[in-house]
Amino acid sequence: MQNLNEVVISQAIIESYMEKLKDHLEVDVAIVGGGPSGLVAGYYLAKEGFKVSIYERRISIGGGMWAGAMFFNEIVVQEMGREIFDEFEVNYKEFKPGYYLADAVEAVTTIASKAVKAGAVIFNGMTAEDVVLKKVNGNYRVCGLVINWSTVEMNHLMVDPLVITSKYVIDATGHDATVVSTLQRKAGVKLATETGCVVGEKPLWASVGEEDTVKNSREVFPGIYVSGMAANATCGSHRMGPVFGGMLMSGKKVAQEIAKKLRG
Ligand code: 48F
Repeated sequence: MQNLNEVVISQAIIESYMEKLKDHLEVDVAIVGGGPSGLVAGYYLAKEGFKVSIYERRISIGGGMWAGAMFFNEIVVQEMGREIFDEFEVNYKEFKPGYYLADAVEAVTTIASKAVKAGAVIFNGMTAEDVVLKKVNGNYRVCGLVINWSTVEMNHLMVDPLVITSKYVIDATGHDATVVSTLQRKAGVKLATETGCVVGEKPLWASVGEEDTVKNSREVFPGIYVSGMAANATCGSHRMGPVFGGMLMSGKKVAQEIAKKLRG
């Protein structure tokens, strides 16, 4: 039997975590939300060599993808999602022409694993409660995130947060578009949407919602991009229900756009 030293175990965890946290105080891209669009964006950016951190409010990553639809843990993607399944090597089969099926648990774990192995660092149990907003060359710009333990938010505790800076933030928070909504509510800034505000999501229409989620995945205010369902909530398009091609492709799209800007 190995004689385990409990203090050594604690030391290992504390020292390693603190190093990781310190190493990610300044990143290229800070992604809020570890659902499908956030994880895919994280993968492509990290693969390009950019420093990426992902903040996920819950303990588990995967967002709305774990449970498929109504806990039937199967994922459907249409033609546009297939290239992501191929890139990540997620197993899938054709159900009917243009409809591909994968096991939800395999899809989440495989995508998450590839993102992490590419170099994206995930901080789970952490909530982005605000953004850093500064005037840069005379114009306001999002320059980072205000982060706190999710338990602080859940218990309504008054505990000051910590701050990280980033060249870009991605709001990949799903239906609530929490980061962009907070930015607009607190700063009253004009977003690049039809109304200048977070428009809000429309009822379900799978094909339009899916096309739009990719179209709407873009920079909506200097320094902040929206992806996935947050893109449709921000820009005012339809939800799409349990089809995930658009989510996956939206993550790839924002990653490509941000990578292009970072490369200059
Ligand atoms: O909801 P979610 O899976 O977002 P997504 O990538 O994908 C949407 C689909 O799952 C589904 C759909 C497609 O059919 O409509 O809903 O757009 O993942 C969003 C993640 O963000 C976390 C949240 O816990 C979830 O895991 N999140 C939300 N707000 C915050 C946050 C926050 N302020 N800080 C940290 N994480």
